[in-house]
Amino acid sequence: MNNNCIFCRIIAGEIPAAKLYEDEDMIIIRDINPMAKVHLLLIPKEHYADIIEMTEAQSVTLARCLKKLSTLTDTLGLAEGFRLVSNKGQNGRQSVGHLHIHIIGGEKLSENMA
Ligand code: DGP
Repeated sequence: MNNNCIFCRIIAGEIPAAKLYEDEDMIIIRDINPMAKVHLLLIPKEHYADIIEMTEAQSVTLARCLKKLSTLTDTLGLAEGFRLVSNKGQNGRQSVGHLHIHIIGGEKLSENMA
C-alpha cells in the first residue's frame, strides 16, 4: 500500500467509494466524475503506476481481473457493450498513478477515442 495513493486508500477503506465488486485481486468502483451513464474503474489491489511498471506476475493478475470482469458485465449494466481505457502518463492524461482501467458504457459511446 502507498499511503499517498488515493486508490490504495480506497482499497484500504480509508476513503469511501461506491464499491460494486471486490475480490482478492481488485475492486470495481464508480468513477467520481462519470463521463457516461456507466463509468466504472477496475483497480488492481497491488500498487503500480501503469503497464510500463507492471511485472509479469501483475500482468497475470490483471488478466484474471479482466476475465472476471467478463462475467460481471450484465450485473454492472454493460450488457449492450462497453469500452475499456487505461490512461498512461501526461499525454494519456493519467491523473492517478495507480494502474486502473476505465469501464465506460451504459449508452452508445462517441466514435471519437481521443
Ligand atoms: P485517470 O485520469 O485515467 O488517472 O483517471 C482517474 C479517475 O479517477 C478519474 O476519472 C476520476 C477518478 N477518481 C479520482 N479520485 C477519485 C475518488 O476519490 N473516488 C472515485 N470514485 N474516483 C476517483
